[in-house]
Amino acid sequence: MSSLAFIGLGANLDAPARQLWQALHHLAALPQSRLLQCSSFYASKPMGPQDQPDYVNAVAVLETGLEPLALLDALQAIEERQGRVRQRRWGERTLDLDLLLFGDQRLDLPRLQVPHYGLKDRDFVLLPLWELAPELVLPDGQPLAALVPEAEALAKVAEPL
Ligand code: ROI
Repeated sequence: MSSLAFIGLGANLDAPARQLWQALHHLAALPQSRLLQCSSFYASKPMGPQDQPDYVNAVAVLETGLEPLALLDALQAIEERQGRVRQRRWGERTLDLDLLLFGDQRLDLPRLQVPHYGLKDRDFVLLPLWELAPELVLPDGQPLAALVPEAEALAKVAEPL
């Protein structure tokens, strides 16, 4: 049985847009999985310390037969492969891959919380997610459209697919 997994991508070091492109290639090559779509790439101001470069963010949707923890392992392996550097808490990084949603599952495991704990508070997650799935209803029954900020849209930096 396969599930739809939404994955948040973020980077602000070492040519961030290129990091996202590379990550998409790695996601497309995952076993038992098909990369269905990726949002535009969005430029966003850092959440956390402000003395770090702006981020490039996107959301991808993967159809996968992997279990959530196997997918998490695969995402962490991609982060490692791209030489993930994390210098300080909430600081700059070469690549972040967050498992945002896994079908309509709710998971609260030591290693994995789904939906992602920051999903509802982060414009740089909500906007690209909304671009991909404007009709999405979160596992708690809340429509995504009710959460998306109307006023301050993020600037798109590239069309990835
Ligand atoms: N800020 C932005 N704008 N985008 C991110 O992807 C991002 N990722 C993070 C923290 C440090 C919280 N800030 C971010 O992990």
